[in-house]
Amino acid sequence: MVKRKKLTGIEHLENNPINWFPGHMNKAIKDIKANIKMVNIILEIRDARVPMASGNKGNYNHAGDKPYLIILNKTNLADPQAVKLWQEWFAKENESFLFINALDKGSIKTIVAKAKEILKAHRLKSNANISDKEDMKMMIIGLPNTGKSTIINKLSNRNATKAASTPGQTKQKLWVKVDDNTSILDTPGVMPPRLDKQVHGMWLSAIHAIPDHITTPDYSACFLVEYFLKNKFEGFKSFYEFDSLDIDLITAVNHIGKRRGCLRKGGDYDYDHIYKIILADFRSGALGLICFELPPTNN
Ligand SMILES: Nc1nc2c(ncn2[C@@H]2O[C@H](COP(=O)(O)OP(=O)(O)OP(=O)(O)O)[C@@H](O)[C@H]2O)c(=O)[nH]1
Ligand SMILES: [Mg+2]
Repeated sequence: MVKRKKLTGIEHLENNPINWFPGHMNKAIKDIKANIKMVNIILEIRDARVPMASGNKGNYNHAGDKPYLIILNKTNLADPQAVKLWQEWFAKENESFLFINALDKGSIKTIVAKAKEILKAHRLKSNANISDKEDMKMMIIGLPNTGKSTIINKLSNRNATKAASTPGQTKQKLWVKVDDNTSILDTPGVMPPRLDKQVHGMWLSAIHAIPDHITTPDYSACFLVEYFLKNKFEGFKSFYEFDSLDIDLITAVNHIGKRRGCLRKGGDYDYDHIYKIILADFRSGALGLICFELPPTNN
């Protein structure tokens, strides 16, 4: 049997909500808000696989007319067709945005150029004589593990701040110089205090913005397998060499276990191992390019 804690799908979660917001993040949010007035522009980093639910702009609304750039990172893991729809949607919403892949140099170069363009337009509104050489102080914010520190290291061409594959790497703010006129403030990743829907928490767990111990790897992995079965996800089918996706969760998980050598002596499956493999394969992009959400269509 697949080891699951009597869960019957996302409906169960909607009725038994998980607390996605660890209390210690309140302090980080306060700190970010206190620093907003010291910077010229905010760069909010999101994950291109969850363009809306990985956002947190509403939480910093009190910044008023502070220049704000939404950067959707990890585009190399996102479904290009969905990205195109989101680009059109963000443009229609008059948001300043960039879709990037922080592991690609060309992508990184666009950030400072775009931030300068937004800032210049903003400054021109109040002072037409502003100089191009004006200093620029940026602050990077966003959910855990969205790539904030990686972007800063690429921008500054050195390992100025710690970046790694599990959420919660950056523990405190850190100023990093990008060039003579530009500096950027790294901040710890924070969750929105509330999620609109419990399923958003599952998406954020899948992309590893939420640590695995919150949902547990078995629930996150089973959520993904159910998602792929339901959506007949081609990358999942071909990577694990399924003949068909018209199967149930247990059959699918056992198939993956067999293919990946997760059978114990005596023929039992090592489910903990299978769940870790599924999560790692998904997060590496091996199961294909994905976008969990599409733009709202009713406006
Ligand atoms: N595939 C892919 N991986 C990326 C990209 N950008 C960052 N990463 C990886 O994402 C992981 C998290 O990166 P970090 O820069 O530490 O993320 P962070 O937002 O600073 O995380 P916290 O400090 O924990 O909030 C690392 O393993 C990076 O290599 C990207 O564009 N594509
Ligand atoms: Mg970081």
